[in-house]
Amino acid sequence: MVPKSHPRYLSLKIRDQIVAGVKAGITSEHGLLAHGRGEAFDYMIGEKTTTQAKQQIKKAALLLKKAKHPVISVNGNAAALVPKELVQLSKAIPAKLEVNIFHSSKKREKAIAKHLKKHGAKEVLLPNSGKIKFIESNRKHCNKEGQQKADVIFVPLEDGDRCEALIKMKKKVITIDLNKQSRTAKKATITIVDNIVRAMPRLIKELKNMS
Ligand code: PTJ
Repeated sequence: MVPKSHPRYLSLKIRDQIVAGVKAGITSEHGLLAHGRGEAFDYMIGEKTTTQAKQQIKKAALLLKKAKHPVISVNGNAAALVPKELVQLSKAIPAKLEVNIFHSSKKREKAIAKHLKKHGAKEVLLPNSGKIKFIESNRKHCNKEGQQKADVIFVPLEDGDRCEALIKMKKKVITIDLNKQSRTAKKATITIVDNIVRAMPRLIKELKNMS
């Protein structure tokens, strides 16, 4: 265990969460690489939420609150890092939670749903016969009552293909991505350039303040 006195305690604790996610069958092994990339970008912004990110979080809260059919899309990294916050966000909006992963695995989809339920989610949608047009990857499979119907989709830590497709489908996309140059960050309706572990509690607070 990492001692709290370690100067990199928080960063190492978050790493432990991702590693535990892989061991529990929630996060894909590729998620470790994605996390490392995120860490590097976080280091560059001083591991702090910037003023611009704070403004984007306010805008995101407003868009989510106004949405008719908002959906929160959850992948293996988000589930490992902020399961409790994802559930809190779904209740604060309110919005449906839907598992949608890039690296195909029915077993992992179920493990993510179970993990979210353990953290208080009542319902977690899984991909069924719904389809996201314009993509070929596993992410094209979605839930008919979830992302297919959604007008606003919250898609943190994404790899780009689906964000572009959702925008083409005239949906609004909110993302959290530490890499402001990523395709998702460039294409999303609202991009929050921040670490998901810092941005989520702020977003929840904004929503709670609104109501
Ligand atoms: O669970 P799956 O199968 O859906 O896979 C999820 C990952 C994240 C592995 C998959 O979507 C992927 O490969 O993503 P990419 O292309 O590596 O993109 C992930 C983006 O998230 C990168 O731009 C990273 O900089 C960013 N990122 C990583 N960790 C964080 C982050 N952004 C915010 N907070 C983080 N903690």
